[in-house]
Amino acid sequence: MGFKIVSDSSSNLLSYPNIDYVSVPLKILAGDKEFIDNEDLDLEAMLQYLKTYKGKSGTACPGQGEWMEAFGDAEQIFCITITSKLSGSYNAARLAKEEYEEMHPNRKVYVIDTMSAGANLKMIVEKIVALEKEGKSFEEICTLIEAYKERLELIFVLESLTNLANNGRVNPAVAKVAGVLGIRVVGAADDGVLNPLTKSRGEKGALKDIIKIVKERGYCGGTFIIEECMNLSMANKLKELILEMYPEAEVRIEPMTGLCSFYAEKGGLIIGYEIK
Ligand code: X90
Repeated sequence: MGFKIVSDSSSNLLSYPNIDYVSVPLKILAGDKEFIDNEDLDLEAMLQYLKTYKGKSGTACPGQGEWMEAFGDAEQIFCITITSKLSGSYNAARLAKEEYEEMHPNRKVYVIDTMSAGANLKMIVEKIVALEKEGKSFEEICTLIEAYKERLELIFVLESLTNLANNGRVNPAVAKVAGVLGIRVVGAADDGVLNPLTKSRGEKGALKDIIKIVKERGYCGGTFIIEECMNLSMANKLKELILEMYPEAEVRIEPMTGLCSFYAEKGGLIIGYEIK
């Protein structure tokens, strides 16, 4: 009997071949337009629309009912959410877990607050899959995932923090800095929130700062996932720099889906990696 894995779409992982996996979409709202972060979303069209749209835009997390639906009729479920410090997704998932377990006393849902976003959720999903393949039990996986979470870090590079600031997810003063032409903010997910670390000059400066930061924070050559929003060229440069230092590292470049693209904006990178 297999486990089911469900994650909200901040994971940038919409499907997982041959695994009982479901992505639960967040939504991007702009006026009377609603973009659902699923496989049908036309990302470029969304970004284009947002560029010209002058009104208020925001996002909405899945509710309890949407999580319940995703649980389906599985007996053992791993449920992975974006940081509870910035979204109601985790809270809704907890409520869904309580309702689900009450309705089905023999079923179990383990909800994981990643205190992060993007690549870190994806890395947890992949770890669960690997542990299941090793034959680990549900309880064993829960314990091992808690330990794995401690070894995950997330860095971001943003050219614009406008949508984060407009939605109260980052200090407007930090957003103002990033608004200056050529300045990129490099920061980390610390304690479940965005922690700005540097104001870097241009792409070159940002790349240099990222390398310094990931080394200082303990990266030494494991998995390194670069998620990009319309910025393959910078992602490729970063990949090269990492491989120069750690030729054995597993470096992957993957696109962001809707939710992360909305907040990271065009040019943004989210980087998830393992430390020892
Ligand atoms: O509930 C909702 O509407 C979703 C709100 C999400 C707000 C933050 C999303 C951040 C996405 C930006 C760079 C990575 C930041 C990591 C912070 C822990 C991506």
